Amino acid sequence: MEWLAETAEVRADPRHPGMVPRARSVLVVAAPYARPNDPARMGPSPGRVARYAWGRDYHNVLRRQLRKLERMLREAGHEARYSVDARPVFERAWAQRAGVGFVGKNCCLIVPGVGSHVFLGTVVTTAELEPDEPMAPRCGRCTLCLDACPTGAFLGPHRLDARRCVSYLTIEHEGAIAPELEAQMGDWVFGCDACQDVCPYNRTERPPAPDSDPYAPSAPLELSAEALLAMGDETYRERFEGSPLRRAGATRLARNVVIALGNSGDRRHLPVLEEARHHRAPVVREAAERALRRLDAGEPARTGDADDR
Ligand code: B12
Repeated sequence: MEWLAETAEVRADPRHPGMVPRARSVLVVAAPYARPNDPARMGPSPGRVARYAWGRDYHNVLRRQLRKLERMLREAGHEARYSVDARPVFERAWAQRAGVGFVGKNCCLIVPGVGSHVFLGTVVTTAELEPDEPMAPRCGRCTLCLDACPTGAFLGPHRLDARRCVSYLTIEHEGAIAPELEAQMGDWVFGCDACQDVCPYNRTERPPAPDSDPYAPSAPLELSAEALLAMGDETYRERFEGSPLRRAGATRLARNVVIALGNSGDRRHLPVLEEARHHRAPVVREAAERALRRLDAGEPARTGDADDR
């Protein structure tokens, strides 16, 4: 994620020449995507997919909505530039300043009464809009999220070491994952919701009605580990067109599935892992070796050094 550092200057200032030099306001949008647990949508068996990725890719959906807002402002004579992830904008910090919610100790933007399962988008504009009051943090003494992180990625409140975050490891990280982290990743195969699942603000969240939910999944994921391991790049891209899962690619997802099988403690997965030792990608083959050792040793997930022979 070097691009984060490369764009730090623009990120820190929406009036940077690379954004909107005469900007006066930032409009922030939070789009809820909460949904109840649904095994058919949760991922390949066994494996868990983060909620945000169960449905349609939010980039596409939110982008279309923000473009309309951008057009409205431009038609009214203002400069405007929308962003959903792709442009260098501190979306969460702006959401807090705009009073949409507050940044929780888990770094996520929490909207009281709605929860943290919201996507964020912004429009930076030269329009002079009346600002809302920033929302003060409301986590109090609660540290459930910090304690729930399976890989201990939080260095403290609001401080995430992304290199240990399961979301980063499963989606962004190429190549092998450190064996001690593999053993702690549990059954997450794409993203992670551990620090949001325990948040008291998410206990009262209400999923949007299916007919007014633009992110609603078009089809259940319902994929077996075997099917994923056998999938080539092109088939993978076609299968996950329009889904956030497309980003990881076939090899990374196969690597993640193999890690989850190794953490399952279920020896019925030994044959699939044996097969994965012959996978076309070295990173999957190597992860399979370590996963086999974890399963063979009968180690439950999250214990010991996976490299012990
Ligand atoms: C890179 C990235 C990641 C990385 C790094 C995450 C991180 N904590 O930074 C990884 C891959 C790990 C990741 C994971 C996830 N992500 Co992400 N991610 C982003 C992305 C593209 C950039 C974030 C960023 O700039 N990080 C750098 C840090 C420094 O900034 P920050 O934590 O966002 O905000 C802090 C700074 O702004 C600072 N700050 C405030 N004022 C100022 C001023 C200055 C000058 C400076 C320097 C800093 C500063 O305080 C803020 C709060 O701590 C954003 C989209 C965007 N453009 O913002 C989505 C985004 C943050 N991710 C999102 C989501 C959904 C997730 C996951 C929940 C996905 C999942 N289920 O697996 C996890 C959650 C992990 C977590 N607990 O944070 C949503 C968050 C929605 C929400 N309710 O908060 C976003 C906003 C995408 C979107 N458009 O909806 N993500």
